[in-house]
Amino acid sequence: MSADAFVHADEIRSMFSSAMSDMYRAEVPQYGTLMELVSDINAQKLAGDPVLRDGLVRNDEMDRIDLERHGAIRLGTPEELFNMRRLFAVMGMHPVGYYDLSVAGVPVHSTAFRPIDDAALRRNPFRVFTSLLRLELIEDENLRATAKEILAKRDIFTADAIKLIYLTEKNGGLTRVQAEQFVTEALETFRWHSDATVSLETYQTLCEAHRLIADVVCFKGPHINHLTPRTLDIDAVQHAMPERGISPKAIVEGPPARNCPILLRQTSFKALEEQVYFVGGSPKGTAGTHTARFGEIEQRGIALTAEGRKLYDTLLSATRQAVQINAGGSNARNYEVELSERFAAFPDDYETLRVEKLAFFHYSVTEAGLNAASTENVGTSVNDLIDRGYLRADPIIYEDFLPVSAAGIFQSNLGGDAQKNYQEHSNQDVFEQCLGATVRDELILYADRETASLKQALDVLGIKKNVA
Ligand code: OOG
Ligand code: NI
Repeated sequence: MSADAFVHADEIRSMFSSAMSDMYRAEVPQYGTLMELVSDINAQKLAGDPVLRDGLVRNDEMDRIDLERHGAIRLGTPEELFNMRRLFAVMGMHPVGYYDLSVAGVPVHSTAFRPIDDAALRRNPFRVFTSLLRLELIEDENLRATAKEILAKRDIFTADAIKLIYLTEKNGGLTRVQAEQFVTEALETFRWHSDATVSLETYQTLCEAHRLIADVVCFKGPHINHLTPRTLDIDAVQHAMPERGISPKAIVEGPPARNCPILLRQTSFKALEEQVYFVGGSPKGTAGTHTARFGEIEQRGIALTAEGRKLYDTLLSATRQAVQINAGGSNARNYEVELSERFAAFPDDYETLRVEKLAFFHYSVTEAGLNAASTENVGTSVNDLIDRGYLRADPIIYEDFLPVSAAGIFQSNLGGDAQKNYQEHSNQDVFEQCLGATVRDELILYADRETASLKQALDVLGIKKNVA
């Protein structure tokens, strides 16, 4: 089989993300409402902000606005994580980053499966935040054993999905017919099942240990728990949600609104209470409810260097220490004010972010640069080339997640406000053993993309120089 006959992994990812979106829209009608709201606000924003529009056009981002979405799942066993890595690899999605959420009272650690190179990200940036339950954090030994036993009985992948993953690994790709079948089979893993695999009593006991544990352990598979469209104005969407009957969480997670958006801002609407049937009682089971699935929106900005990230983390934790968000969110306003005051210390123009090496940029040669390089020696000082308008630097968008924000999203959707304190912390080694691979370091990926773009831009100027 020649490689030409295979469907490109990027295309399989697009097929999958669009099938997933259709499935979720049918399962959670409020997601459809949210998508409409986001699309209305994006259109308004683009109409009123030509600079933003030009930037998006220049970076080839116009086409990906309506495509951009992430999802999240929670897995129960190392084997599930291992096979999930293989499943996502078929779609060109690889594990990037390690997130320890136990520090925030959520008994999981996570990674993001996402495309890595420029071309794949441009084609379709769909990614899935994937968490693995840390059973070792359940204190009660009996309960831990019960959870393990229940999880050992389930198989979250269809036999055909596993077969097609194996075929991809063996042959290097899938034919069109196989790719279509793969998408259908893979989708099954993420589907919602209203039949729980346990009795109401077991469910309640697990809920008491942590609601998240019950969500992972008591169902047939890792139902997709949210899908997230990208908005160009998250504050506008947050404010407009109630008008469309959607109830948002109290605060927007992440940095404050800025002229030059950094990293990632996120907000979500509260999880829905859904009818489920537990094992036992009547033949249909015992009726009950479970809250699992919600909607989220995100607004992405420039990726920060290690230095920039350190400044972000410092300012955020100072804000959170000064104003702690209570369960009702009645102090949300104070939090927002505090956040924007603290972040006044974070430079808010791209040139300063670049010169102070706080953020990552994609370099390219301008028309003027090309002309100049054909007649003169333009030199090699990057700052000088930028000042003279020969090189331009565009923001590299942050493609990853933020642990503090993720914890906030988890918490607001688990219902209740019981905070747990777990003793055991980060364990990237164990996570990677379960995964069967190491996770990529996101900072290295951004730095490589910046360096490659600069090298290419300087090469272009150099070549012109030689030709002249
Ligand atoms: C994942 C929460 C994290 C995000 O966007 O930070 C997340 C979950 O609730 O499973 O999706
Ligand atoms: Ni999310």
